[in-house]
Amino acid sequence: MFGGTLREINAGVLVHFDEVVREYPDGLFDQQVIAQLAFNLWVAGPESGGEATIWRRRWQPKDETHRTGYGYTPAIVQGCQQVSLRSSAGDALLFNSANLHAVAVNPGQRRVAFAFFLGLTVTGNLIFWS
Ligand SMILES: O=C(O)CCC(=O)C(=O)O
Repeated sequence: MFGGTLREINAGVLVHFDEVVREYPDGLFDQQVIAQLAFNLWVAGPESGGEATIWRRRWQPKDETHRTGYGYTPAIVQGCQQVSLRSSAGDALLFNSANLHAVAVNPGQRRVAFAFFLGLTVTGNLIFWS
């Protein structure tokens, strides 16, 4: 699979998760993935807005009643422990993308990152994809 994207997110991203084993239960690769991380390295970041927020909360089946488009309403993460950060050029973030996460709108400057997923497989290999 292709690995590595240069992505510009200025309009924000809904609360969602990225977990290949849940999205593709029959598998997507020739090896089973047991852990997944998302990597972002920013090449441009806004001075206000654009914060990434990650909640200490995984998807639960009942969350589907709060689905809106590709994500979920903020109500599902209400009261959950979280970490938020606004990133500047040169900052990098590696996080467990199975945790619910979102990105706030940044009305001013561009927010551009090099991004890919890292997966640990049952055979101990580290793979990456986008
Ligand atoms: O740009 C970010 O901070 C995270 C983007 C995102 O939501 C994702 O990679 O799924």
